[in-house]
Amino acid sequence: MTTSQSIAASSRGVRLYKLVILGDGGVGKSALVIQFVSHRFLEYHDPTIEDSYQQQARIDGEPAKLDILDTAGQPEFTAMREQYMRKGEGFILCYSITDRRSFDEVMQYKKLIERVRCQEDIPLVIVGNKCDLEDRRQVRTEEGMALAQRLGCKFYETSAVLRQCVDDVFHGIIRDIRHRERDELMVLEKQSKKKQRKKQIQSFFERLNVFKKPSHSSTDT
Ligand SMILES: Nc1nc2c(ncn2[C@@H]2O[C@H](COP(=O)(O)OP(=O)(O)OP(=O)(O)O)[C@@H](O)[C@H]2O)c(=O)[nH]1
Ligand SMILES: [Mg+2]
Repeated sequence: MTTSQSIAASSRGVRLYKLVILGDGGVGKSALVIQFVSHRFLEYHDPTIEDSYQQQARIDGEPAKLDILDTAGQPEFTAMREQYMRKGEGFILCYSITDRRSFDEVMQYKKLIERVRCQEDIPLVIVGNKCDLEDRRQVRTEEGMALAQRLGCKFYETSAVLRQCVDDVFHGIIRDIRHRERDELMVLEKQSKKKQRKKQIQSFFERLNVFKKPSHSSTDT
């Protein structure tokens, strides 16, 4: 669904936001989504092929319908990757703070999204999950923050077990999409105002020409 289609859908009801959660296998993508949607912790790692979840939320007083695509991190299930990257409006790039390799992969996911979408500026958030496992930490908080700063996006450290910052992730990406849409609307409004003004000026000069015509024709004769 394109942004304009989603906005059109919102005029018929609650705006639908298509989100995609990406990241290496076992970093806790499914655990985060299930904690957000059902308020329970997924104890076991059952590698995802592809799952979709719907959730209504009120964010900053405005209702939203979230359509969250939970994707496969295991390489054997990643064939659909490019297809869902085309559909997403917002992306949650997830790593585990206990797994440096998963952190290094975040940049690869970002690059792949850019390549598939032929666009650089896409709403995304970076999430360092499993922050309850401090004694097994391999990625410092500052490293996550620095990467997010480089990519110009928000950053959260989460724990799906403790339900720490879980809502913030999903609300944060919706806020980002909304801000961008408001900015786009403002630009469109400015453009249409400019066009309107151009038309007004044009018609003003056209009227002037009408007034000029008789004097022109008198010199011709
Ligand atoms: N301690 C801790 N364990 C977690 C957390 N989040 C997930 N886990 C555990 O990590 C394992 C993998 O979690 P999943 O949510 O299945 O991981 P995934 O990223 O969806 O994995 P794939 O579907 O294979 O890509 C499970 O055993 C979870 O219980 C967390 O915040 N803290
Ligand atoms: Mg999963």
